[in-house]
Amino acid sequence: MHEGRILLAVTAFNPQRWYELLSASRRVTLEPDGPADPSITYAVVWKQRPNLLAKLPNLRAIFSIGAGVDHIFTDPGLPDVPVVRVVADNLTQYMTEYVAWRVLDHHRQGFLYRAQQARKIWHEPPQRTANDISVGIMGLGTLGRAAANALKSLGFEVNGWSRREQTVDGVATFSGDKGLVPFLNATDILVVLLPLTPATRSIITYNLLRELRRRNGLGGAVLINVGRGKLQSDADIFRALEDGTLKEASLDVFETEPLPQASPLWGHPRVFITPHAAATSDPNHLVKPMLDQMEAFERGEPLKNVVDVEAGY
Ligand code: NDP
Ligand code: OXD
Repeated sequence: MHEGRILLAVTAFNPQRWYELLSASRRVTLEPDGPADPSITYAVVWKQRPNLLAKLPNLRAIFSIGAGVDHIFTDPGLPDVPVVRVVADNLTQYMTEYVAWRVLDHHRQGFLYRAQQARKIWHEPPQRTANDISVGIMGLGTLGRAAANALKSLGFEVNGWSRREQTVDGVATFSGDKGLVPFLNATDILVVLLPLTPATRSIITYNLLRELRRRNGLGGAVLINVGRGKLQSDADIFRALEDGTLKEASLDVFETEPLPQASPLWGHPRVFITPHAAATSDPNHLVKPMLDQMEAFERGEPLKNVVDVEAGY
């Protein structure tokens, strides 16, 4: 066993399995012995309590339980140590499946067929192939690129938008403020896979959705948000659905989670809702790489997947 302890600082879910798996190799605690506990060398966190990590004198790195790290940066007492995020094939696979599923459901008119079935209607609308539809992915990082490649192989035209210029084979790429409107104008189905940062907060507005292309074939623009809820305005999405700016939406994330009972999005006939479940962080796949990173770091190797604090992701 190693000298130092891992602080497993988690709110909003039961960390039992994380605790068991981490404990197989290292000493783990759910609470420090006081605010300046010298035994804590690493923190593994999801929405940690504010200021919990502020005064731990021997903390060497913070490991996020998720790919996104906005839940860490809300902490006003975040110490100046490296923050490592999740990059893992298992999580990427979940997200790729989710995005392909939702894009195909919108493209193959799942909403229409479910409504028809409820009324026992036997009617075949016109069909088109994926080549007629252009999917635009906001965020061309680990998850956005994997989704882009899967959608490309299904035959969709794919566009991508990122902060810096990126190249992805077979994908039309756009970047920065200058590239945003041209990207939207060339996109029928918008997939949001951005991190939540000061630059991306509330980016999905009614006016942004107005810029999407409305190709006759699809019958209207579609929004799929799997990034973060605070990237969007729930009210603007509702308005866009009501006036036809959006035909349909698949939403995995919301401004407030759980989505409040009073939200009109729950009952909207053209909205598909999942409870922030697009790509789960499975400890059976994620703990070993975390422990391996700690070992490697202690041998003097650099940490991988370290977040750029300045950029916020
Ligand atoms: P990455 O850090 O690998 O990629 C982020 C992408 O967003 C990059 O392409 C980056 O641009 C782009 N980006 C960041 N800021 C801006 C900006 N201001 N303008 C334009 N583009 C920007 O992240 P991942 O792909 O691993 O994950 C993306 C997000 O998905 C996570 O942050 C998390 O919020 C969310 N997520 C949601 C889950 C769910 O279950 N719903 C599960 C897992 C993740 P550049 O390439 O130039 O750096
Ligand atoms: C993540 C998430 O960021 O599950 O990994 O939202």
